[in-house]
Amino acid sequence: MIKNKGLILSMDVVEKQKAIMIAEETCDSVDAIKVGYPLVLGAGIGIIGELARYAPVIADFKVADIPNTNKLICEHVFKAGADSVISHGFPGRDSLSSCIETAEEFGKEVYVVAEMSHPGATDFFLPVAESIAEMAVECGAAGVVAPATRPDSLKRIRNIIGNELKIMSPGVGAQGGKASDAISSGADWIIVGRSIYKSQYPKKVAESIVAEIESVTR
Ligand code: 3DU
Repeated sequence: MIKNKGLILSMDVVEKQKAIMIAEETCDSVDAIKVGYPLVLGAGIGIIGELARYAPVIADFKVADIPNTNKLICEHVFKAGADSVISHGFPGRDSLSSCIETAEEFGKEVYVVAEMSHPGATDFFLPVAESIAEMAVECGAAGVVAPATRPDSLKRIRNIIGNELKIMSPGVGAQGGKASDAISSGADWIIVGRSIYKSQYPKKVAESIVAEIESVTR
């Protein structure tokens, strides 16, 4: 995925028309649109192809199964038109490798959740985040997902993965993280959902986030 604006829109609305309307409004300010279970269950898998007309689509299914099931999920997602898929790492190396091998067959990418952004991530995730980030490098992932809500974690994970892998970072806005902090701490992209799609003026909010990103990258 090409980094330009540094913003990924998380499209967690559940209606097709609303998703398309927001994509139309915001596509000039985003490098990709991330879709997950809420929108795909609400609007059907065809929404991936529809949104791909506006921006590359990241399928955030947090794939977390045995290798064969992961392969079947990824095949479906890429055939539907997604540019990349988000996978979990905790099911292990063989499961992650299956996602990556399938992505390679389609010329697509896999991003691995290294550490989640919500408070409950401290229950189980934090102690394994660094090992998952190492595994993402070893298995050939395109990048990892790491929390804007914990800039220190972002810095640690950036140190582990080096500069070749990318970091996409959720948790800005509704979850309390700040775009400029996340970018300054090593994120390539920030992922923003509710602050944009729940706003009365999604285009303006997206533009102001891009301006904030630019304030620390230029
Ligand atoms: O909090 P927001 O509304 O800006 O949405 C964040 C999106 O990123 C949402 O789709 C959520 O499922 C996803 N995400 C996280 O928030 C945290 C993670 O660790 C991974 C993905």
